[in-house]
Amino acid sequence: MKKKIFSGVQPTGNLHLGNYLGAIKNFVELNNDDNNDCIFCVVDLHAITVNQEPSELKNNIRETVATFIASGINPKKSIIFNQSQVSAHSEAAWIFSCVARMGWLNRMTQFKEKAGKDKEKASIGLYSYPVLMAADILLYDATHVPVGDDQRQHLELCRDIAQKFNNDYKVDELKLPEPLIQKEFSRIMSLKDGSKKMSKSDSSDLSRINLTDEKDQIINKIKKAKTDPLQMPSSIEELEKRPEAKNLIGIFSSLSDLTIENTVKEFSGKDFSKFKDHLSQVLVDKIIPISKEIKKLLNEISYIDEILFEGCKKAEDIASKKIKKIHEIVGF
Ligand code: AQP
Repeated sequence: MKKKIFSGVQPTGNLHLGNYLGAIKNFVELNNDDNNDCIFCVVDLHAITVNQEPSELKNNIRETVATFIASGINPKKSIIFNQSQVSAHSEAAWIFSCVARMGWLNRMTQFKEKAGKDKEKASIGLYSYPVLMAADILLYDATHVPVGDDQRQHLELCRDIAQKFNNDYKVDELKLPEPLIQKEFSRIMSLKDGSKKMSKSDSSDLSRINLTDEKDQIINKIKKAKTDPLQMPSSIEELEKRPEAKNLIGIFSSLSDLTIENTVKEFSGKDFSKFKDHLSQVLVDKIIPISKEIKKLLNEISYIDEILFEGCKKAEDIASKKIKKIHEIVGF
């Protein structure tokens, strides 16, 4: 049995190292394995849960596709499409919002973080975001969903919705997906605050390494990255009390395929400035080829649009059959 892989990325600009290490790097490995059928979705319906400038959104949709391809996803071996073009996503989201319970959504920590103190002013879409995410996944009978650690709770909600739908309607139609989350280092934190995740919407560009950054920007951001006044940690236990050091060590180890333990051993007791030079080098080696390729692909808009067009046709074919079955089960 082939694994069915589904995952999405919001086209909200500034795709960063967290998106790469938490999700896209994993997409590439899964896509390279012939035992997997992969679908990668640019989730533009999710993007408008917060304000988006329409012309920027259009560019960001293309830039997200360019990032997938520049990172190594093969469009011939996967379906790449944008969510808004397959109407079954919105339809299924409505049906599943009648299955999901308020109590379940009230527990979602991402809504609390993103809505901040003024919940009353957040969009209803931001609140029901995980229901749309469940629709995305369940329409394709995904068996595995590669995501960053921040999406773990949403995946659990997706499984709850699938289970309740099957129980309520006494069917076995919806498959319960498994999350695929990196074991060692699944959440990349802001370069300015080790307790906050690296995010596209952080107002400070110095908080993240963008996948379109130039060499000098990467070096400068690492130079300015927050650390503590001590020398480099000498044990794993120490990392728990030193979030900024933990984050930088985690980034280094993910990019250089070294374990955290070996990274700690290698730099134990050294100056942060020495370590930062090494970290900048591995980042430049990894990010600059991707950054160059993204810029090249963005000059080939018709190629990107063709990928989306072909991907939408394939996705539409799968999702329209599934929503038809769901309609029948519900009694429409
Ligand atoms: N900091 C992170 N560490 C690890 N993984 C991360 N992901 C995002 N940030 C990190 C993973 O990237 C995939 C795509 O994320 P998304 O764009 O759909 O939404 P997000 O999680 O809301 O990302 P951002 O950067 O925080 O975007 P904004 O600021 O627009 O809300 C997901 O698999 C996510 O887990």
